[in-house]
Amino acid sequence: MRERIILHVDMDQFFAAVEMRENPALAGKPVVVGADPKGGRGRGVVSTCNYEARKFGIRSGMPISEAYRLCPNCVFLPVNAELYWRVSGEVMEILKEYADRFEQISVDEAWLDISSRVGSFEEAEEYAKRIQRDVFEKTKLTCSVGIGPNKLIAKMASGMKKPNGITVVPPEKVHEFLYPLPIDNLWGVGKKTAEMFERMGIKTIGDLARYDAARIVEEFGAWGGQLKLFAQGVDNSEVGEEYERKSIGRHHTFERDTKDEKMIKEAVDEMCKDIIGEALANGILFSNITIMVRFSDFETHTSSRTLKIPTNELQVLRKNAWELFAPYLKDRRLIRLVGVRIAKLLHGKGQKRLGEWVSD
Ligand code: TTP
Ligand code: MG
Repeated sequence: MRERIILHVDMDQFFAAVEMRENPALAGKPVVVGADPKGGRGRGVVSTCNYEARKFGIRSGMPISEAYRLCPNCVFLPVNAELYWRVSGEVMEILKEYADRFEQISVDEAWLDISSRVGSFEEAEEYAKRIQRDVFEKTKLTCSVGIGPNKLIAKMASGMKKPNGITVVPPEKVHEFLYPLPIDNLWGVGKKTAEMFERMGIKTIGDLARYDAARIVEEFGAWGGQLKLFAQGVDNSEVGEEYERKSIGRHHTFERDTKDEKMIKEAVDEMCKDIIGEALANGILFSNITIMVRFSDFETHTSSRTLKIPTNELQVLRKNAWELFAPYLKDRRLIRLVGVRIAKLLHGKGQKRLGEWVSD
């Protein structure tokens, strides 16, 4: 395999940074962004907080009430998801220009394959500085960058020197970088898996890298084998690989052409459920919904809308799909076939928390 140079870009304190940019009076103050904050008395959870607030021990996922206990003087702001996704779009447009291949992973993260743009890892560091400057000039936001020979290493490196940092891990430094890190730092290792590993005496990534492969596969199945490869710093997946899937769709032909609204609604609901099942199973968010109607005379119509915020929620898909169908139900003709499709997909292994906050 050719040698690659991959960047992972992660915006610093993203939601909070956008809020601070929009309201300069927040500068220097601890800021918490979360669902339903009610000045600290709400029942939601923290989406993120700025670095000032992190000094008090506040973290993403913590109940607002706990954040308030840690820092009653923090400024508590509601989540303005529409704004963050708009800014995210602006940032991603800038980043794309710098890459041969590009893959957005979440609202504030992306991988860039820059292999053809630079000749070495030293040059890659300069290139990353240029990206940081350009992003800052255009958006007034800072980001941190990880540079590595693959997506895994780049992603694990980008968090090392936050904010506004660059961490370079060339191929010959991969083991030195990975092996001392605690096992739960490995991409793909959650809390439960980490506990199982620790019970086997695997405390660091290096411990896993050196562990007997057969025993790992015995305990964890194929996924264990994959994790062991990650522990060794191996990840051959391409940037943008997961973008190949452009849409997920279903259609349904009625046994007899129909105008029965209840029957049509049932078919639409069923398709929506199926589509969401597939999206959730693959960690996919979507922002475009298209429906299709074929009348008994085979005349076929499609109608589409794009959401402001990507989602994976069944309710949102159902409601929008049904609204798109509404005008066609008024037609005097019978309906032969209906279809629903989602597109403008966001893929990614790092996706789960996006789903979490979108459904807050
Ligand atoms: P992160 O990149 O994990 O966090 P961050 O950008 O706020 O801070 P850092 O400088 O450490 O990168 O997540 C990006 C955004 O995603 C974050 O600003 C808010 C949102 N988010 C949630 O809504 N819930 C969560 O649990 C997490 C981790 C993030
Ligand atoms: Mg971030």
